[in-house]
Amino acid sequence: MALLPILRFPDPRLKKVATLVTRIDEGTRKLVADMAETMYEAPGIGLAATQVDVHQRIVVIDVSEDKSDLQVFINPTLGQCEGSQVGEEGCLSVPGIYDKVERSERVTVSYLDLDGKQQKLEAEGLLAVCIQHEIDHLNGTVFVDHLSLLKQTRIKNKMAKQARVTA
Ligand code: GNR
Ligand code: NI
Repeated sequence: MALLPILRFPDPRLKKVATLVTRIDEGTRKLVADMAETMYEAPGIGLAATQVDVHQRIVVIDVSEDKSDLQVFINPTLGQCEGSQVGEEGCLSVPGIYDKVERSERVTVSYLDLDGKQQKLEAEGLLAVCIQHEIDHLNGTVFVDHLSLLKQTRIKNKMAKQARVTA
């Protein structure tokens, strides 16, 4: 296993649209294991392959209290979306920034599991938020893109300042 470096906003590679996974092989399983390790170490409740500069439609999520429920979504697509919720979001690619984003309250997600088997899941609450946040990443969207342009500018300035201190 290995920890993978996480791209930081506004890295242009976070805007790439990930491509469908056509073959689930040893490389896919290794990537998923490394993504899970990277997510747990961060720590975070989700990670999209885009964030580790792999532009394939792969997401890992664990919203459990004790980090015992890893969920892997390959080629996830949203079906029915119902209701709305506004929650404070953060992102491992935008460290230190938290803001409110409106999302659907309940979503249906279709995806392949690691065995290549088609699955369908109904999610609500935090898991639904996380699924929407991660599918956004696969489409090149970061939660910051849902905020006002003024906030986006402030966040970019803050990230640039942070990068200078870290460097
Ligand atoms: O760790 C994370 N926490 C979180 C909190 C509220 C809404 C979404 C998230 S996802 C985030 C990890 C991450 O950046 N995934 O892409
Ligand atoms: Ni994120």
